[in-house]
Amino acid sequence: EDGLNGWLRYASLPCSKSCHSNLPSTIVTLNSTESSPVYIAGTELHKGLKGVYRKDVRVSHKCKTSSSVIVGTVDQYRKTCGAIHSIPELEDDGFWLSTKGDAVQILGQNERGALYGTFEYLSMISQGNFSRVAYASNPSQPIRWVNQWDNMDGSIERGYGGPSIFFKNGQIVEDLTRVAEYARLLASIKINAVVINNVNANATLLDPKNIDGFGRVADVFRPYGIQVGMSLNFASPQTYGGLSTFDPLDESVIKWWSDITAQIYKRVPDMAGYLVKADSEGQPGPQTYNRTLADAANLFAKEVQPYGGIVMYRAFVYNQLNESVWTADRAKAAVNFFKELDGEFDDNVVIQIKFGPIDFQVREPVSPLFANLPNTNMAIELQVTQEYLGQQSHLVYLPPLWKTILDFDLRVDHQPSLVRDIVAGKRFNRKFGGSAAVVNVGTNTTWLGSHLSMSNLYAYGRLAWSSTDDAQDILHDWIRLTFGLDRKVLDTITHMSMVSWPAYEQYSGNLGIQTLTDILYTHYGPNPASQDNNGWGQWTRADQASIGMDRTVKNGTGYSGQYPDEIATMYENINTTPDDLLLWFHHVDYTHRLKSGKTVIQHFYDAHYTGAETAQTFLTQWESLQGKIDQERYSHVRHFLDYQTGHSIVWRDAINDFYHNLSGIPDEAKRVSHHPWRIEAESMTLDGYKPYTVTPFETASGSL
Ligand code: BDP
Repeated sequence: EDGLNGWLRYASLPCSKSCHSNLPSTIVTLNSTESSPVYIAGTELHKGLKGVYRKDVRVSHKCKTSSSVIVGTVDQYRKTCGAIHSIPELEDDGFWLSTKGDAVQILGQNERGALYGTFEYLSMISQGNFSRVAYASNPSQPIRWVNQWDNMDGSIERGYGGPSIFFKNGQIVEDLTRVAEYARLLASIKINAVVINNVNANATLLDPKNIDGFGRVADVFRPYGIQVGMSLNFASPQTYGGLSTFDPLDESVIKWWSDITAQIYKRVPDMAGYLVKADSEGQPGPQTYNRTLADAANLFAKEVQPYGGIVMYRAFVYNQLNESVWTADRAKAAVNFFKELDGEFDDNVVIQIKFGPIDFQVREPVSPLFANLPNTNMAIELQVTQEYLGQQSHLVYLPPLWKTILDFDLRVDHQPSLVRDIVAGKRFNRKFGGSAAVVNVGTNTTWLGSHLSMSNLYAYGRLAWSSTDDAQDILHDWIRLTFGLDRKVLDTITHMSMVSWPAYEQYSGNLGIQTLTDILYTHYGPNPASQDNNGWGQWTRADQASIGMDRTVKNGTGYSGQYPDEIATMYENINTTPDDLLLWFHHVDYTHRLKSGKTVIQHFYDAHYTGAETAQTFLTQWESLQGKIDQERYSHVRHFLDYQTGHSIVWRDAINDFYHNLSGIPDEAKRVSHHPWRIEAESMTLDGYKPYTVTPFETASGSL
């Protein structure tokens, strides 16, 4: 198996008699138009039942309520089959699922909901679950998007699964087969929109041929209930349109965007909307003309509003900072830019906020911006692609990390204010809200680059639909659907996955110091030295005696003051700051004692050993599954876990040696900087090799 079907394999079940008694004799789809989600639901049911039961079940469009699985909208059902009793009111995209043996009803509030219910039913039976159910399911949030950072040349920024499935040589690819397969995976996890191009956007997507290509992509997604969205480059009117300005308040610029928007909607009448990254990391934005971010967001909002579109405006606004200013703190940027604009954004603008204030680190506090925009729509931005988290060559199951954010109570106005309720629009009573995840699948048949990473994509969709779902329950479903029902397979992959994020945190960067990767470009591999003296504001403030970023109001950057009182007080005080965020908020001596009684430096040393040891168990655990998983996927995963075993040791030693050298404080257990078996490259005799300068230099031994 090559992974292409992800969790939608519909593997056959060793089916007993009782299981066959649950097999409906007919699939009834209440819409016979081939491009409709209900029709797609019928083909998916056919495929699923054939896979699970090895039986061809006929598809019909006529109502039949016994020994059938009926799929359609509530309205279609009423028209074709008559009245329905006792179904609770469904929300947009919601569905009703009822199974009584071989009589199954899947009714959506809309066609998209009907398709979602279909995938849910197929997920149940694929896991051998034939229990009777009757329930309504509604989304916890209306916006359930994914973002792809695909470039027009076919490369993907921070993508680890091969080149783009959408673009090649500056255009949309001709063959969109993989796009349809992606649509199927996304629909099964109830995603309702996808932005297909990089937030660092290239304006050539706006040329007529490419708008048509974008339309072809939309045509492929539409039957799966998925709308497409587009990232914009703010300077397009000038760089692409030939105007002398891109000032968002200039009449010619407004007209230019208006014309472009009309052209796009002509081809894609249901485009979900625009995604905008501006004034960030060198991207152009309204600040060039001293206009506000709201001026920019509202410009687009007004253009897409007549078509029902929305604007996702990213809160990731900052530019390179001057390292010499002690009070400069990139973590403060989002609140500084957006707080004063609260209430000024149009109703169809949604501010898309990364979960933490910096950038997808292994641990961050919740972005304080979520507490500062009560009059604005908000969405949380997560990352499925593991940019700072091992780039798919390390197993890191992310939902436990996401849960620390979604379940966090910001205590706005001293009231319960869970992040998941804020982004859902419930806490502040907002119309729109939800989440977006940067996914970055590629043409690799594993989609993301490694089979085990797909649990993160699956779980993202599940949490976007139902943010209270349990991380381990979701994982169980994913494992059974992906690798079958064997108990040992389930237990082993569950165990490895559930300890994987804590392990990665331990051997990369703990106590809230951030992921100590190379910060300058790759974001991969250990490079604590790059974490200071860089222009990006991701600093650890490590010196010979002390470490951590003082973000208190009293002595530091003042960042902790951006939270509501109760939370600000907790972080302001070193005694009430949880250890796992200590160095995020405070600058302390290496000998500072944690709540555990250990010193900071000894905790570093120990955690790096513990984390690497945990990672080293993954390979043997996986090997215990040989024969229970098909050879192709078994070997592929084994290769990565073998790599992770070694790389976790590289991490451990690089970080521990760095802080040992810097602080001069010995490891109580005498392990650090003690490498009895290491052979230095410099002490080898070269024979048949040529010296080569390795980039980056720090991955080399010495300078070669
Ligand atoms: C950073 C990535 C960079 C993205 C940026 C963003 O390193 O490639 O362009 O985030 O989110 O994490 O815009």
